[in-house]
Amino acid sequence: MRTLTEEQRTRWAIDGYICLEQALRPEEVALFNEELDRMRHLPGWEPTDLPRGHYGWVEQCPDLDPTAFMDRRDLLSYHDAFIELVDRPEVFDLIVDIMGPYILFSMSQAIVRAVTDEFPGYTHTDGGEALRRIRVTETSRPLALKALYLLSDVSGTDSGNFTIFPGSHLRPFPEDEDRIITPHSPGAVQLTGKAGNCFLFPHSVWHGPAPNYQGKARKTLLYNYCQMFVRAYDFEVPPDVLERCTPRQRRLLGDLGYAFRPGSNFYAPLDQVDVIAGGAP
Ligand SMILES: O=C(O)CCC(=O)C(=O)O
Repeated sequence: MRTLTEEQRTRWAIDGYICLEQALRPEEVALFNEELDRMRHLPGWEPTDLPRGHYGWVEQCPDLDPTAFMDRRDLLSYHDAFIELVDRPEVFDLIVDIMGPYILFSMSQAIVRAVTDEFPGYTHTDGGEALRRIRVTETSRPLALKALYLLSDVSGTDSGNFTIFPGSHLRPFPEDEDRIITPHSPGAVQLTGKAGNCFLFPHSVWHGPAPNYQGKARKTLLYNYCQMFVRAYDFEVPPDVLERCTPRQRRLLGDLGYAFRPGSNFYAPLDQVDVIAGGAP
């Protein structure tokens, strides 16, 4: 399997993210863009008025304009390309190098950041309230990680940029009611890049979208991975999706090869390392 270069390893340790340029080919970017436009018209999980960041089931996206805001979860059933992306080697090998083999696929999400002057951006850590107070060291594997795929070119600032606070996974970060962290706070880096690029970052780094004032919606895919004991937090995988998966994809989706019982996900199945390396049938 591929491994990080020394430069990527250093950037990961110090900055808390790396950029993989052109991880998706142009025809894949086009396919995923079409799929995002298509799924607006289909039922799925979207933000509703439920509290605590929970998603509700909707019959279609409230706004069918392909450039309007959308935040759809649980993508794998919409197209086999979403399943294939779970362990695409060019990216997945590096995720295994960073996280080790005892991992699960924990969430999938498609976001469209519309042009609007009503959204000021949003800065946070992932994993809810917990992970912003758990800071692993430079040499530790992360508890959870996200792969963010740009499906639109992003240039300039305040273009809905994915924004990151490099190094914030390693230090206490000021947060109190008088000091809300925004995409314009000191230390924020609003990332730019081409459609097809992929950013890898741990859930514990402070990040989020910048406002988008610049005339073009930003489309994105987010694929999350976690250590096995952390558990997936997005979905139960429908049987028809599992049937379309390879053994490695099934394992990543929580199929341990036997029915769940107490103790599952604590110690991994004996063939875990082989399955994740792609070698087990
Ligand atoms: O890319 C985005 O718009 C949101 C990314 C983000 O904040 C997240 O994945 O938690």
